[in-house]
Amino acid sequence: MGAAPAFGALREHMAVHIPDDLIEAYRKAERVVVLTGAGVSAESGVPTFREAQTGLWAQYDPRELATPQAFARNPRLVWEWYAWRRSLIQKARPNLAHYALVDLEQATPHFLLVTQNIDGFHWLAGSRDMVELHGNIARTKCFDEGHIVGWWPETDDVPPRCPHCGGLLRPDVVWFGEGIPDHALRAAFDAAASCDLFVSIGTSAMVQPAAQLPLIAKRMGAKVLEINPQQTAISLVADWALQGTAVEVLPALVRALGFPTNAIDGAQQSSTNDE
Ligand code: BV8
Repeated sequence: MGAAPAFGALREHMAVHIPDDLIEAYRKAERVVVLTGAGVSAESGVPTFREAQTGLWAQYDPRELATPQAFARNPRLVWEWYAWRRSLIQKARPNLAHYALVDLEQATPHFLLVTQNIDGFHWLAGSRDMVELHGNIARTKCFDEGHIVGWWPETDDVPPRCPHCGGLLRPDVVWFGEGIPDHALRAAFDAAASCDLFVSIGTSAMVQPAAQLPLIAKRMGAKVLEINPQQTAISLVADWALQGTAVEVLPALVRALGFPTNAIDGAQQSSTNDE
């Protein structure tokens, strides 16, 4: 995995067709919730969960490594897997989909971005009305006591030790079999239950409880838009299922709505400067 295809992901593709009734529904919506998954970061060069891991990690299934049992069994292996993923993320950058979501947030009266991603790219791109359902790979916490640890003494220990209690350190992400942080879960479910429009982007809708959110929104009367190159379980309940990548569709959606494109333009300007 080389450096992120930064320029490709910051150069808009030919515009895709945005249905008129979707534009009308978005403009009428007072409360919009967006759920993102690994597909939104795919065009930044960060592998999705379904893509095979590369190199050393090819023989592991992420769902076998992202569990407290795996960490208890082999803390060094799990710590090093996250260190490898962190290194990929540090070489990558947000793509136009992340910036288009910032422009949508700025133009929408009540907007909440709920992400399953742990790469921190939404915040980096400028999203602020957001919750990270599954935590953030850049944060570290004590396995025993659960508090966030921002600093620890450099030793040969892998994983390093908590400076407060000597317990093992781990990434501050939600593993399979662990509960979602209460505040994030409540915010996400309350918003999904009270929105007019729910947008599911780049998620296979397989992981619970995130996959419940579009169904709750639909049940409560919201319209549902899905953006994904593939069909998913959500495609069946969506009012619009736009088959395309996040970088193809989201900037086209912002422009079709006539919203300002400050974040998109800023990102493209900075990538032109980098060239
Ligand atoms: C919970 C952080 C209960 C870590 C992640 C047995 C025991 C316990 C629980 C369960 C169980 N069996 C099932 C469960 C529930 C379990 C679950 O859902 N399992 C799945 C496998 C069925 N869920 C949990 O365990 C959750 N907790 O249930 O708690 C509980 C309650 C109280 C107390 C104790 C327990 C916790 C789930 C969170 C797991 N952590 N991430 C890490 O990342 O290492 S989930 C992980 O999966 C990532 O967050 C990632 O987001 C997610 C995978 O989903 P997607 O984001 O959708 O990514 P994916 O690769 O699947 O799909 C990518 C999509 O993008 C595709 O559709 C593709 O077409 C599309 N795409 C590709 N390119 C693009 C694109 N789209 C747009 N543009 C592109 N360019």
